[in-house]
Amino acid sequence: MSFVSRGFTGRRRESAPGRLPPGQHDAGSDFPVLSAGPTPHVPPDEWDFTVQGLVAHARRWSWQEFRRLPREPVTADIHCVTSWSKLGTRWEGVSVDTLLADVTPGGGFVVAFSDGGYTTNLPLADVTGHKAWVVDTYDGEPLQAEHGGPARLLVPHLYLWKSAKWVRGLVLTAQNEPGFWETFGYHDRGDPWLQQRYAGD
Ligand SMILES: Nc1nc2c(c(=O)[nH]1)N[C@H]1C(S)=C(S)[C@@H](COP(=O)(O)O)O[C@H]1N2
Ligand SMILES: [Mo]
Repeated sequence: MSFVSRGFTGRRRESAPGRLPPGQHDAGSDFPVLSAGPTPHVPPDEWDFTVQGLVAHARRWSWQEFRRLPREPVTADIHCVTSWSKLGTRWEGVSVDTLLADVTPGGGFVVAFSDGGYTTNLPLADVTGHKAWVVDTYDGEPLQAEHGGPARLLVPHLYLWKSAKWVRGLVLTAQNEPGFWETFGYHDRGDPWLQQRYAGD
């Protein structure tokens, strides 16, 4: 029998210092909204998700087709470059591995693009190997528009600006092509454990 009570381990998990990257604090139950522009509202019958660019086979899914793809639950700690982190967030969606399964990528980079014009760039290796998802569910509910609904990218091992809200697709590229915040001086990769906040970090 363990002398550590369930309540104690539960609290310990919540505040475990090992889960907060350097310079981050735990936002607790808050879930701040950070959007560079207005929240787009696209009707489901106008929504699609495409994989294009340097691929042997481009792909497109309507909303209904996307909803029928194999789904998985994701529990992850998320980290915003403005210094808040949120531990144990619960999502559900489609693994980017599933979306890229049949395209045969030709380049080593992706640009995620969103309704409203937001973009963010990532090495292909950061969105494959079970590290990134297109999620449409948060905490068991349809993802709210302000947090990126109907669907957003979720790349929890990188700063949250890489998790493009209102995402509509991925473009495979040969070269690294800086996205919205990266063009304004944020880091190309954004690893919170390495504090890659700004270009040059
Ligand atoms: N389309 C789009 N995606 C975006 C942003 C944005 O302005 N537009 N902001 C990014 C930033 S800087 C952060 S910290 C997170 C914030 O997600 P949240 O509003 O759900 O907390 O979304 C990221 N994805
Ligand atoms: Mo952010």
